[in-house]
Amino acid sequence: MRKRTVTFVLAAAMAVSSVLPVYASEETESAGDLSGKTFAIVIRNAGNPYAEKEAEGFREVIEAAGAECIVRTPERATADAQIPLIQSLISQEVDAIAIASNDVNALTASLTEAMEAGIKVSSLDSNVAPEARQTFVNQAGVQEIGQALADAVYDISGGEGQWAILSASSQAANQNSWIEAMQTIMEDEKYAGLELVEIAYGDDEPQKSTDQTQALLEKYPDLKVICSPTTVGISAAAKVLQDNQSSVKLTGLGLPSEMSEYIGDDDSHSCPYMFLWNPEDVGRLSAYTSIALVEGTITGAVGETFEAGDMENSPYTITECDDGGSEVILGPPFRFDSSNIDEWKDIY
Ligand code: RAM
Repeated sequence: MRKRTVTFVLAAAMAVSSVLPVYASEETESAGDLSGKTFAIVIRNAGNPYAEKEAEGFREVIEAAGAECIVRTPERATADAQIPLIQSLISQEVDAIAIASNDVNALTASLTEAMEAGIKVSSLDSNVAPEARQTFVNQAGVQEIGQALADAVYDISGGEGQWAILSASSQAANQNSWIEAMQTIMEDEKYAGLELVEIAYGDDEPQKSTDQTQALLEKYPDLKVICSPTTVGISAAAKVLQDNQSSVKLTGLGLPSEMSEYIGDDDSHSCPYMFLWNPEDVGRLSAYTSIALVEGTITGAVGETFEAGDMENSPYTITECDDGGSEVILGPPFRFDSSNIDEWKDIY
């Protein structure tokens, strides 16, 4: 994990902003021919703090390299809301587009058009089709996330009973791949006592996620566990369960800053533990990937490597993604529980 580096980067950023022309000119010099280049990121949706943190990490790296950063935020977590943003970036002739997609297939035509116009295209967080990108910046291995979540549901339920999933939108590539991995893992005899009763979709909207959680509680009185592999879903569900003093327990993927009051081992807390990674690092790695594509250090082919500043696993290597395209993996998922949540809640 990157707590130390985050602190360092914050300190360095403060130093840069409060000091000196000398520092600034050194920055610009090291940026070399990136001045004049424009790097865009299109995030999932407005009102999604995780997505905002990805954008912050992306912006930090691009601006430190002396280039221009554009952040585009769709109102809703849909492909329809993202397509006009991509079209306007093509008209602006940006050098690179990084996109956290809301639909694995629906952006293919627009992103292909962008690549044909010479724009470097990569996805981050939630993938697009292989032909619509040069590479994908993946927060953690799909299998590893699926295993962590399947084992959490098994452990928290005591190995048997009803459980449900509260996801983002039904078209979200990342949530769908994690859910599919969980379901495949759970075909093993070990998980035979568990019954998945429903996959509900809160569309990464707090109110819809709240309503969906309430509906699950009403429909399934014997429900034991909800697994929400989305930061927006898990924080909405945590509040519903804890406010109602429900005996249903929660796990999934959440931001420590949003989940600290719900994490604990006793009955008064709804979530014993959950997982995530540093969303700012997803954005930072995405920025370094876009820079390497624009500089021509990489094309997105499997086996290529590139430098990512002081990031923990730099240099990164591009590997094969299970959709046949390529990906760069940030690192393993990290577990947050009562023993460490206080350390992390002010960091992201
Ligand atoms: C939500 C978004 C994002 C996802 C995280 C875990 O914020 O859906 O895409 O990666 O959850």
